Amino acid sequence: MIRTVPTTPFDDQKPGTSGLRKKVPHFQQPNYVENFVQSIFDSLENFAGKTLVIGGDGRYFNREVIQVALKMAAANGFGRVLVGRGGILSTPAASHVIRKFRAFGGIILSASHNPGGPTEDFGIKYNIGNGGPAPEKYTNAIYARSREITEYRILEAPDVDLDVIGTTMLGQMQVEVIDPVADYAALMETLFDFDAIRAAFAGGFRMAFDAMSAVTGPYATEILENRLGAPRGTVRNGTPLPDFGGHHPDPNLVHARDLHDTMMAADAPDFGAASDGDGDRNLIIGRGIFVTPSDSLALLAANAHLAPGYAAGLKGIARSMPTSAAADRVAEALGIGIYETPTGWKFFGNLLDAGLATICGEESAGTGSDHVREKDGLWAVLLWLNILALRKQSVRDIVEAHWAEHGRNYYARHDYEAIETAAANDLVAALRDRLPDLPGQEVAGLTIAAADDFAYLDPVDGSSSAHQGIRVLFEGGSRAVFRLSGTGTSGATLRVYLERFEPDPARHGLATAEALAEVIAAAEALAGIRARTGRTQPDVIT
Ligand code: VG1
Ligand code: CO
Repeated sequence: MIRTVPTTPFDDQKPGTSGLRKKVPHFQQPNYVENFVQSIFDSLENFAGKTLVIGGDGRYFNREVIQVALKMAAANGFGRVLVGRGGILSTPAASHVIRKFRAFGGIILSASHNPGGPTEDFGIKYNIGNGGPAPEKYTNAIYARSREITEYRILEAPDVDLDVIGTTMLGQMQVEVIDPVADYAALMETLFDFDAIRAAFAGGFRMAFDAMSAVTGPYATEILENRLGAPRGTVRNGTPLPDFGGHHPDPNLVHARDLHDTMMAADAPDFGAASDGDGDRNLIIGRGIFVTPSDSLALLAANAHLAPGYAAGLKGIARSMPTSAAADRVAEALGIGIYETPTGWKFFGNLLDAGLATICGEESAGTGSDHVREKDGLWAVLLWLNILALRKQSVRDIVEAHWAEHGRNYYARHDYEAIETAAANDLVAALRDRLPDLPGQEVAGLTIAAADDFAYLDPVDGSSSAHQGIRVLFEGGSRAVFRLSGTGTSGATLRVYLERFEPDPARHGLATAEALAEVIAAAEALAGIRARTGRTQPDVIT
C-alpha cells in the first residue's frame, strides 16, 4: 500500500559542492531523509516506469536510507531500481551503471572523504541520466522544493534483501540487486592495456594500494589482484567498514600517512595509491615522491595516448579553477582546449557531453575522463599503471622529465577546518570588497597583477555561476585563491590554494613550503587569516 505522509519543510536541505551532507543524527530526524528524497523526485519529470540506480559507499546509515529510497521510488512510480549488492556502489561505478543501463538517474549515498559512523557524516546526492552529478539548475530546484514540501509518498512493504543478487518486486516496481564491481571492472578492461600491466606485475613491479576501509576495496581487489595479478596484500584496508575503521577516508598526506611512510621508506614499492570513501578520489605516490593531484592531472593528460582507450588523443582538458595551471601547459603543447570551471564535478558534465574535454581534474585528488561523469579514483590509478608499464621508468623519472619539459607548478592547499562561520564569511567578504584596489599593490614582496571573484559561464548551456572563489594573481605567474568549502558539516572550512610557476629546471628541487613561502606570506597579509580565525597554522596541508 502506498502511504502519503504529511510533513513540514526543513530549511537546511541545500545541496553543497556534492550533494546534501550532514551529521548522521541530523539525517536521523523524523522525515529528514524522506523530505529530501521526495524533493528530488518532485523536482524531476517524466520518470514513470523508468529506471533509477541506487547505491552508496557503505558508511553507517547506508542500508537504512537505501530501504527508504527504494520504497519511495516505488511509491513515486519508478519502474525499476538497480541497486548494488549490500547497498554498495562506488561513485564512479554508480555513474557507469546509470549510463550503461540508460537509467533516468541515480541516488548516491555518500559523504565521500568525510568520516563515517553514528555521529559522523552522511550524504545524499542525485545524478542525472548522463551519469553525472545534478547541475545547479537541478540542485536549486531540489532545494526550492524542500522549502515548501508538505507530504511524501512511501510504499508500505518489508525491507528488500540487499545481499542476494537477483530480481524482486516492490509493489509495481522491479528491484534488481546487481554485482557492484562487475560492470565497472569490465569498463576498465576496455580502456587500459591490461596485458602490459599484468606483464609488469609478473616481472616484479610492486605496488601498495590503500583502500582506507572504504568502498574501493572490492573494486581494487578484483581489478588489481584478481585480474592484473598483483600479489595478494597489494590492496590494504580492502574491506569496507561502516566507520572506515575510525579514520578519515581522505587520501591525502595526513590521513593516508601509513601509505606515505611506506612509499618514503628505503625498500618502498614502485608505486603507491589510495582512494577515498566513495572511490572517486585518488592519491598517487611514487617511491620517494608525492605527486600533487594537479601534477597528476597534467601527467595523465600528457601520457594518456599510451592507453588504448585514449590512443586517438584528447579533445580537451578541463580543470577546476583552484587546480594548478600545470594541465594548461600540456593542453597548449598538445594544441587542445583547456577549460577552467568552478569547484565540483557537476561543472564538467556539459563539457564531457559536448565532446569539448576528454580528461578533467581537481586539485582535491579528483581525476577522471569521459568514460563516466564522475571523478574516478581507480581509473586514475590504472592509467598511471598503464603509463608506468609502457614507459618502464620510475614515477620520479617521469615526473621530473615532465617538469623539465613543461616547467613546475609548485602547489599546496592549506585548509583551516571548523572555523567560525561568521569569521569565515567576513574574511571572504573583506577580500571581495578590496578586489578593485588590489591590482598594482605589493604584498610580501609580490606585485598583484589581477584579482577577481571567479565567475563561470558554461560554454555549452550558457548558465552562469558567480562567487566561486577569490583569485589573486601575482606577476610572474604565482597565485593565491581563497574559497569556503561546500562539503563540510561543522562550522566553515577555509581553503587557501597556493601556486608558483617555476620554469627553470635548476630550481625544480625545492621543498614545496620553501618554494611557496612568498605566496603563503602574501596570502596571510591579504586575508589576515590569523587575526580573523585565531588559527596560527592550517589543520591540513595537501
Ligand atoms: C571538495 C573539493 C572538490 C570536490 C568536492 C567533492 O569540495 O574541494 O574539489 O569536488 O569536495 O568531492 P569543497 O567544496 O569542500 O572544497 V568528494 O570526493 O567529497 O565527492
Ligand atoms: Co569522494
